[in-house]
Amino acid sequence: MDSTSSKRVPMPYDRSNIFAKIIRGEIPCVKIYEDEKTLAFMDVMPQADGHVLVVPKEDAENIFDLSPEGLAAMMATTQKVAKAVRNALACPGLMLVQLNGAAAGQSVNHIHFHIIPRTGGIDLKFHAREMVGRDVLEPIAAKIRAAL
Ligand code: DGP
Repeated sequence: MDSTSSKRVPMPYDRSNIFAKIIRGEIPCVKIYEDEKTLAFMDVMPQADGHVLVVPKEDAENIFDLSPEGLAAMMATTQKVAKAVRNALACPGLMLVQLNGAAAGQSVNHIHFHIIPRTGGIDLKFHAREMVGRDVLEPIAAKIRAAL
């Protein structure tokens, strides 16, 4: 392959990443929604109240490695959960973020969408910085689940 080609050889997927362990049920999460192809759960380092992550169950590190079917499933779940977040928390705005590669700020090597409620005048907290407990996340998650 010449250096100007847009083709890229995918990196082998590392099954020891934290989201792969959550998908396999090896470590806990505060779950919002699950189906055959996707899982949505609360971010433990929320940048705003109601910060949810959506992952496909397919082994894929980033947007370049995920199959079109996996992408479609992830987007459908992202829309479903985003509507529930909006309705549960009455947030006037909602941000979707998806990072690819360490240079873009990706810190967990399994593709995911961030769903982050936004309200004018309230700044985002730092990315992946401050961890909160299940006691903080669970009451918010219960509201979102009830709005699904
Ligand atoms: P990114 O930098 O886009 O790869 O985002 C990773 C996010 O995952 C970040 O917002 C923090 C969150 N996170 C890291 N470890 C865990 C974990 O063990 N459980 C949950 N629920 N979220 C995590």
